[in-house]
Amino acid sequence: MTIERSLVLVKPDGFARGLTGEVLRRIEAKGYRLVALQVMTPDVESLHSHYAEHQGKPFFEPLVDFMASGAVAAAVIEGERCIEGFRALAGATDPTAALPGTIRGDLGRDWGTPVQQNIVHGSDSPESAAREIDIWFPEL
Ligand code: D4T
Repeated sequence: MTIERSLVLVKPDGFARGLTGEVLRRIEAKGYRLVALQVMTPDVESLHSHYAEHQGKPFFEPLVDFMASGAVAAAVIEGERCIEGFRALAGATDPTAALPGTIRGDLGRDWGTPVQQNIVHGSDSPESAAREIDIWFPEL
Protein backbone atom coordinates (compact mmCIF):
# COMPACT_ATOMS: atom_id res chain seq x y z
CA MET A 1 0.00 0.00 0.00
CA THR A 2 1.33 3.41 -0.96
CA ILE A 3 1.62 6.05 1.71
CA GLU A 4 -0.30 9.14 0.61
CA ARG A 5 -0.09 12.80 1.53
CA SER A 6 -3.04 15.20 1.59
CA LEU A 7 -3.34 18.97 1.90
CA VAL A 8 -5.66 19.99 4.72
CA LEU A 9 -6.80 23.55 5.38
CA VAL A 10 -8.61 24.76 8.46
CA LYS A 11 -10.51 27.52 6.65
CA PRO A 12 -10.93 31.07 8.05
CA ASP A 13 -14.26 30.17 9.73
CA GLY A 14 -12.75 27.18 11.52
CA PHE A 15 -9.60 29.04 12.47
CA ALA A 16 -11.51 32.08 13.79
CA ARG A 17 -13.81 29.82 15.83
CA GLY A 18 -10.83 28.19 17.51
CA LEU A 19 -11.44 24.78 15.93
CA THR A 20 -7.91 24.18 14.62
CA GLY A 21 -6.95 22.08 17.62
CA GLU A 22 -10.11 19.99 17.34
CA VAL A 23 -9.50 19.33 13.63
CA LEU A 24 -5.86 18.37 14.26
CA ARG A 25 -6.93 16.20 17.20
CA ARG A 26 -9.27 14.23 14.94
CA ILE A 27 -6.56 13.82 12.29
CA GLU A 28 -4.06 12.55 14.84
CA ALA A 29 -6.64 10.37 16.63
CA LYS A 30 -7.41 8.73 13.29
CA GLY A 31 -3.72 7.83 13.08
CA TYR A 32 -2.45 10.18 10.39
CA ARG A 33 0.86 11.96 10.81
CA LEU A 34 1.37 15.71 10.57
CA VAL A 35 4.18 16.41 8.09
CA ALA A 36 3.86 20.22 7.93
CA LEU A 37 1.76 22.81 9.70
CA GLN A 38 1.59 26.58 9.23
CA VAL A 39 -0.73 29.47 10.06
CA MET A 40 -1.01 31.97 7.21
CA THR A 41 -3.39 34.40 5.53
CA PRO A 42 -3.77 33.12 1.97
CA ASP A 43 -3.01 35.43 -0.94
CA VAL A 44 -5.54 35.73 -3.77
CA GLU A 45 -3.12 34.40 -6.39
CA SER A 46 -2.59 31.14 -4.48
CA LEU A 47 -6.34 30.80 -3.98
CA HIS A 48 -6.98 31.23 -7.73
CA SER A 49 -4.53 28.39 -8.37
CA HIS A 50 -5.94 26.24 -5.58
CA TYR A 51 -9.55 26.62 -6.76
CA ALA A 52 -8.80 26.75 -10.53
CA GLU A 53 -11.40 24.03 -11.20
CA HIS A 54 -14.14 26.35 -9.88
CA GLN A 55 -13.24 29.42 -11.97
CA GLY A 56 -16.38 30.76 -13.68
CA LYS A 57 -18.81 29.22 -11.19
CA PRO A 58 -21.12 31.60 -9.30
CA PHE A 59 -19.52 30.84 -5.95
CA PHE A 60 -15.94 31.31 -7.17
CA GLU A 61 -15.40 34.99 -6.20
CA PRO A 62 -17.24 34.65 -2.86
CA LEU A 63 -15.14 31.55 -2.20
CA VAL A 64 -11.86 33.35 -2.88
CA ASP A 65 -13.00 36.38 -0.83
CA PHE A 66 -13.95 34.12 2.06
CA MET A 67 -10.71 32.14 1.94
CA ALA A 68 -8.66 35.38 1.87
CA SER A 69 -10.65 36.92 4.74
CA GLY A 70 -8.43 35.70 7.54
CA ALA A 71 -5.87 33.26 8.80
CA VAL A 72 -6.00 29.58 7.96
CA ALA A 73 -4.05 26.65 9.33
CA ALA A 74 -2.54 24.67 6.47
CA ALA A 75 -1.27 21.15 7.04
CA VAL A 76 0.15 18.24 5.12
CA ILE A 77 -0.91 14.92 6.56
CA GLU A 78 0.43 11.47 5.74
CA GLY A 79 -0.76 7.88 5.92
CA GLU A 80 -2.13 5.00 3.88
CA ARG A 81 -5.29 6.21 2.05
CA CYS A 82 -5.30 9.47 4.02
CA ILE A 83 -6.86 11.37 1.08
CA GLU A 84 -10.03 9.28 1.21
CA GLY A 85 -9.79 8.99 4.98
CA PHE A 86 -9.65 12.71 5.63
CA ARG A 87 -12.55 13.35 3.22
CA ALA A 88 -14.55 10.86 5.32
CA LEU A 89 -13.54 12.65 8.54
CA ALA A 90 -14.55 16.02 6.99
CA GLY A 91 -18.00 14.92 5.79
CA ALA A 92 -20.15 16.32 3.00
CA THR A 93 -19.44 19.77 1.51
CA ASP A 94 -22.80 21.12 2.75
CA PRO A 95 -22.43 21.30 6.54
CA THR A 96 -26.21 21.02 7.05
CA ALA A 97 -26.23 17.67 5.24
CA ALA A 98 -22.90 16.43 6.62
CA LEU A 99 -23.43 13.47 8.93
CA PRO A 100 -22.99 13.77 12.68
CA GLY A 101 -19.61 12.30 13.61
CA THR A 102 -17.87 14.22 10.85
CA ILE A 103 -16.04 17.53 11.31
CA ARG A 104 -18.58 19.45 9.22
CA GLY A 105 -21.55 17.54 10.66
CA ASP A 106 -20.51 18.07 14.27
CA LEU A 107 -19.04 21.57 14.08
CA GLY A 108 -20.46 23.25 10.96
CA ARG A 109 -23.76 24.82 9.94
CA ASP A 110 -25.21 27.05 7.24
CA TRP A 111 -24.67 30.70 8.11
CA GLY A 112 -26.63 32.09 5.13
CA THR A 113 -23.44 33.25 3.42
CA PRO A 114 -22.95 33.28 -0.41
CA VAL A 115 -20.43 30.46 -0.11
CA GLN A 116 -20.55 27.51 2.27
CA GLN A 117 -18.29 28.04 5.26
CA ASN A 118 -17.48 24.43 5.98
CA ILE A 119 -14.44 24.57 8.30
CA VAL A 120 -11.99 22.38 6.39
CA HIS A 121 -10.60 21.52 2.99
CA GLY A 122 -9.00 18.22 2.06
CA SER A 123 -7.47 17.16 -1.26
CA ASP A 124 -9.75 14.91 -3.31
CA SER A 125 -7.22 12.82 -5.29
CA PRO A 126 -3.48 12.08 -5.38
CA GLU A 127 -3.15 14.47 -8.34
CA SER A 128 -4.95 17.27 -6.45
CA ALA A 129 -2.86 16.59 -3.36
CA ALA A 130 0.41 16.92 -5.27
CA ARG A 131 -0.78 20.12 -6.98
CA GLU A 132 -2.10 21.66 -3.75
CA ILE A 133 0.92 20.74 -1.61
CA ASP A 134 3.07 22.49 -4.20
CA ILE A 135 0.95 25.65 -3.85
CA TRP A 136 0.87 25.76 -0.05
CA PHE A 137 4.18 24.11 0.83
CA PRO A 138 6.50 24.57 -2.19
CA GLU A 139 9.45 23.63 0.00
CA LEU A 140 8.19 20.06 0.47
P1 D4T B 1 -13.11 21.97 -0.40
O1 D4T B 1 -12.56 21.95 -1.81
O2 D4T B 1 -13.10 23.34 0.17
O3 D4T B 1 -12.50 20.94 0.46
O4 D4T B 1 -14.58 21.54 -0.43
P2 D4T B 1 -15.18 20.30 -1.16
O5 D4T B 1 -14.15 19.51 -1.90
O6 D4T B 1 -16.03 19.56 -0.20
O7 D4T B 1 -16.08 21.07 -2.17
P3 D4T B 1 -15.74 21.71 -3.57
O8 D4T B 1 -14.30 21.62 -3.94
O9 D4T B 1 -16.76 21.18 -4.52
O10 D4T B 1 -16.09 23.26 -3.29
C1 D4T B 1 -15.12 24.17 -2.82
C2 D4T B 1 -15.79 25.10 -1.83
O11 D4T B 1 -16.83 25.86 -2.44
C3 D4T B 1 -17.97 25.86 -1.61
N1 D4T B 1 -19.13 25.54 -2.44
C4 D4T B 1 -19.06 24.50 -3.28
C5 D4T B 1 -20.25 26.33 -2.36
O12 D4T B 1 -20.32 27.29 -1.56
N2 D4T B 1 -21.33 26.02 -3.14
C6 D4T B 1 -21.31 24.97 -4.01
O13 D4T B 1 -22.31 24.74 -4.72
C7 D4T B 1 -20.13 24.17 -4.06
C8 D4T B 1 -20.05 22.98 -5.01
C9 D4T B 1 -17.68 24.88 -0.59
C10 D4T B 1 -16.45 24.40 -0.75
